Amino acid sequence: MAETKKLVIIPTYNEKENIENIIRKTFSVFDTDVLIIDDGSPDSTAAIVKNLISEYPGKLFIEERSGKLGLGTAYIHGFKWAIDRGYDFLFEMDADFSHNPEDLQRLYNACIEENADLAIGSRYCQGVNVLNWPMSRLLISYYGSMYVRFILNIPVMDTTAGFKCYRVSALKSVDFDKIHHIGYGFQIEMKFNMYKLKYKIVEVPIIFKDRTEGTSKMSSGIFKEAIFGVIGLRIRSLFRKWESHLQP
Ligand SMILES: Nc1nc2c(ncn2[C@@H]2O[C@H](COP(=O)(O)OP(=O)(O)O)[C@@H](O)[C@H]2O)c(=O)[nH]1
Ligand SMILES: [Mg+2]
Repeated sequence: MAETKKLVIIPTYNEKENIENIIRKTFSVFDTDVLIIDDGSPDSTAAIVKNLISEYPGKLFIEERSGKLGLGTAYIHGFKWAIDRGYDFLFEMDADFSHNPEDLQRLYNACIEENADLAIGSRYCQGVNVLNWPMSRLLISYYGSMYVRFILNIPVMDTTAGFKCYRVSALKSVDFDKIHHIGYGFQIEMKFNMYKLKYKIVEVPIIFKDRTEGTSKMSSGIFKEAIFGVIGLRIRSLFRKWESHLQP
């Protein structure tokens, strides 16, 4: 059987404190290629990545965009890049070590062993596994996730999770031109699409740790986008025929 091609996509905006360590750690614990999508970080994150490319030839890649265009469009850019290059499994992971690269293997195993199309690294499927977040942020995230589950009626505990493994043959049939959210809303919208297209989703319990280096890029605007966006998502979904956009 041909070798399975895996790619970890890491979006970055001002991650100079984390980027080298996360790249090295990822390669040391998981057999994968890595693609960084950098949005013109003023702190020169991209230059650090470019210095490392000669150490990981044919395994480390960077795509640079002109400015901060949002997490959602960064991932879609990466998805298209990977689909064009024949990858079989794609991972989403943050640069800030909130997601532990050692869990990549567990997400991948869930896809293989349970024949899942999407494995979600979940904070809320076995109790609450979040370290170092202020209580206020944890409550917003936890109850936010519950609210999304209620409005969209999807069987996912951690609806805003951003640590995932997609089977590309399934991901391909999501119509990216119809994905409009850019922050947490993007994560919700992708899960909703996979569910509506009847793909198999599993949650793998992970421990999420708040970052210790650099600063969060999420804003209240991104939070509002998610809260109001899910209502629009639900309403539009009632009028939409859910099928792969690749089908004739
Ligand atoms: N390319 C790109 N990456 C982003 C953007 N916003 C956030 N990120 C990255 O997305 C990941 C998650 O962002 P983070 O600020 O840690 O969000 P939080 O964990 O929810 O506070 C990090 O790797 C960020 O550098 C963006 O607009 N463009
Ligand atoms: Mg973070």
